[in-house]
Amino acid sequence: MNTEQQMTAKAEALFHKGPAALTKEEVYATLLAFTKEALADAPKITGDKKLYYISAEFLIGKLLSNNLINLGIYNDAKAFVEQAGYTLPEIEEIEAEPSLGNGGLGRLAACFLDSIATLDLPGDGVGLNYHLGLFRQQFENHRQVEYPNPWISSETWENRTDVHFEVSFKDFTVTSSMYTIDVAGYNQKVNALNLFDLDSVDDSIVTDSINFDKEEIKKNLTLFLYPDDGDEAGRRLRVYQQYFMVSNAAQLILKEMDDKGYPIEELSQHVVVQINDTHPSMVIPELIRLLTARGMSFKAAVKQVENTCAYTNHTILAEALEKWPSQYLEDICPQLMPIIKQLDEIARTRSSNPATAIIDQDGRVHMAHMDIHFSQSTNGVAAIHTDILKNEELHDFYELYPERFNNKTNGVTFRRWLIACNPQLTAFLDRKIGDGWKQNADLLEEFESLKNDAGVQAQLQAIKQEKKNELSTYIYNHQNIVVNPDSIYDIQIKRLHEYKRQQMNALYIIDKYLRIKNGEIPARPITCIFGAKAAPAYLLAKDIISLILTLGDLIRNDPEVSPYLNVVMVENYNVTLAEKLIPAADVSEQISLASKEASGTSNMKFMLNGAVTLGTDDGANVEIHELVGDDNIFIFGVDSDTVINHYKNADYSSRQIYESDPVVKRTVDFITDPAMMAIGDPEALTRVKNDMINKDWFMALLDLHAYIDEKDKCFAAYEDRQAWAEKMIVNISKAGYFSSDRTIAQYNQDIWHLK
Ligand code: KOT
Repeated sequence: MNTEQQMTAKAEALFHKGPAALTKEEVYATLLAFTKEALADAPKITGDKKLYYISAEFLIGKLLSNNLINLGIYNDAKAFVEQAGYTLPEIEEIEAEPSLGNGGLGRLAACFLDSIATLDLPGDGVGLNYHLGLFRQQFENHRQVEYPNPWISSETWENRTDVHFEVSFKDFTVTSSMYTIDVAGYNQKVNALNLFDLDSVDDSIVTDSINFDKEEIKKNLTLFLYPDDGDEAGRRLRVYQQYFMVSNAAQLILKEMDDKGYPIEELSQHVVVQINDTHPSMVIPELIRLLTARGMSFKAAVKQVENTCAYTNHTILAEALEKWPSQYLEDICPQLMPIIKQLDEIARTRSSNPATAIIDQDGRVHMAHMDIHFSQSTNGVAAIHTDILKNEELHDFYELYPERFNNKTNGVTFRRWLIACNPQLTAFLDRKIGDGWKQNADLLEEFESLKNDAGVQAQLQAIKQEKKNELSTYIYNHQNIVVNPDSIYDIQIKRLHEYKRQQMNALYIIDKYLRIKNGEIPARPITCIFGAKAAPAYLLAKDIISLILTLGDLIRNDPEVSPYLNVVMVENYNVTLAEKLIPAADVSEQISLASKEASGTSNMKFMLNGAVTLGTDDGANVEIHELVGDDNIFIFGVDSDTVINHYKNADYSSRQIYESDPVVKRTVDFITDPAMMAIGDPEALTRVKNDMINKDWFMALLDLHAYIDEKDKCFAAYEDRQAWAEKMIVNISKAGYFSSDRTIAQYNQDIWHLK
C-alpha cells in the first residue's frame, strides 16, 4: 500500500466509509491520527550529550502541515484530501492554533526546535502548557478587546505522559504533569517539546474578558501565557510560573541523567541548557540546589552548572530586563534565596563593580546578571545587537568575560516559512534551480543568475499576484473588507510596541491621505496592512491600534481617497495569519528605531517570499542590507549611534520638531481632526497625539521625513516592474543565510558541542 492508500485505510478503520463520503472534520481526524502514529514510529534522536532549550514561549503554530512536510508525506496527504473533495488549506482551518508565545522570541524557539531536529541534534524544548495561551484579539468600536484563546482538545490530551514532579513553593507543594509534543525534523526523526502543567488548573475561574483571581495559584498557574505584569499580583504569578517551569526542567534533566546511568558529576558533559532570555534564569540556582541536595559540594555544583548553561539575550529595552524583588522570591521559592545570595557573593569576588552584582542595593535580583556570571555563553541575536550588548548595555560584563560573548544571528525555518506557506514559489524554485536548497539553503543563491530572465520575472510576479489574490479573498471573507489585488501590499506585522513604530507608519498614511485630498494621486493604489496585538496593560499600544482602525474606517468611507489608499488591520494576528500575509507582501515594513529591535525575524520571512524591505539599519535589517546591497532594499533614518547619543544626552525634543516642521505638525494634528474624533475613540486619539508631541520616546517624529521620502521612493520603484522583479529575485536568493538551520549549526559549533 502506498501512503495515500494507507490514509484511505485509516479513514475506513475510523469512520467506516470511503474518502468521498468523509466530512472535513473526518479528513482532519484521519490525518491527525496518521501523523500521530508516524511520529510515534519515527526514530528518536539520541546522543551522548543533549540540549534542553528552556523557554517560557514556544509559538509553534498549527502542526498538521508542518508534520506532513517533515515526515515527507505532504503530497500523499494532499492527494488523499483531494480525493475526499477538499483542499489542504480547508482541512488546516479546523486545527486550532496553540498560541503559546507573544511574538519573535517564542516563534524563534519554535523555528529552532524544527532545525535542531532537522540537523539530527538531540535537543528537547521545555516550557509550560498554557491552557488559554495569549489572548484572542477582537476589534470592537475601534478598540482591541481581549478574550481567552483555548486550544487544548481531546487530541492534545493524548500528549499527556506519566512524568510528574513535585514542585515546592513556600506555602504548598504541587505535582506537575508533563505533556509531550513530537517535533519532527526534515529527516523523519524526532525530538520532543515537553510542556509542564498542573492538574488543578481550572479554566472556569476566568470571569469576563481575560480576568481571573491572580491569588489562586493552584487554579491559575498555567492558565495564560504570562499575564499582565501591570500589577503586583500579576508579577508574582509570573515568578510562580517561572519557578514551576525551571524546577520541572531541572528535575527532568536529572531524571534523564539517572535513566541513562550518567553520574551527576558529569552533568556538563551530557547536558547543555540554553536559557531563552531571562524567564528561565532560575534554572541556575534550582539546578545547584538539586545537585547539592544529592550530596555534591556547593563549589562543584556551581562549576557544573556554570559549564552547562548558556544564555541568549533578546532585547536591550530596560523595562524588559527582569529584576525581581528578593521579597518575591522569599515569598514564593525561598529555597533559592540562600543560593542566589552565595552566587551574588561569588560574583562580587569576580568583580568589585556594583553594576555587575546579582542583588542590587535595593534588594532586587538581576536575572540577566546571574545568567552572565554563571553560564558559558551570552549571545545576542543579530550582529548589531551583539555589538550594542558588548559596547553599551552589557559592557561591564563584556570586560569581565570577553570570551563568553558571541553573536548568533537569528534564522527561520524554511519548512514553514516557504515550503508550507508558499507551495507555488516552492515549486517554481524547484523547477528553476532544483530542490537542493531544501537541504542546503545557501543554494538559493543560484536563483540570482536568473534575475534578468524576463520569463522568470513574469512567473515570479504571477505567483506573487496569486498570493495577493488569496489574501484579498481571505480578508474579505473574514473581515468584510475589499482589498484591491492590483494595489501595492505594504505590510507591517509584529507586536504593537512604540519602538517598532507602527505610529510612524500611521503618520505616513495620514500624510498620504492629505496629499491625495490635495490632488496628488499615487501612480498605483496602496494597501497598508497591519497585524498586531497589544499587551492588555499597555495603554498607549492599544491607543495606537485604535488610531490605525480609525484611519482605516475614515479612508474607506472617503470616496475621494479610497480608490487609492486602504488601511487594513487584520484581527487576531497570529502564526496562521502570518503564513497568509507574508507570501502576499510587496513591501516589508521593518521601521524600528535604530538600536531597539534586537533582530526581527519577519524581515527574513518576507525577503524569502520575495518582498522588498523598507526599514532602518537596525537588528537583522543591517545584515539583510549587506547581503542584498543598496539597490535591493530601502533604508532610511538616523543610525543607532545617533539614537544612543540622544538618549545619553537627553537632548531629543519631539515638540521642537512638531513646532518647527509644518508637515509633521499637520500630520500629527490630524490624529484629532474632527473627522477622526467623530469615528474613533476621542480619548485614545488624544493620548496618542499628546504622547507624540510631548514624549515620543522612540523618536517617530525624528525619522518621519526620511520615512515618507524613502517610502515614496520605494512605491515609485515598484512601477518599474522589471527592476522590481530583479529586487525580488535578489532578496529570495540571498535569504539562505537566514535559515535557522545555519543559526542552529552555529549554536552547536560554538556553544552546544552536541555530536
Ligand atoms: C520579551 C520580554 C523580555 C525579554 C525579551 C522579550 C522579547 C524579545 N520578546 N521577543 N523578543 C524578540 O525576540 C526576537 C527573537 O530573537 C527578536 O527577533 C526581536 O527583535 C525581539 O524583540
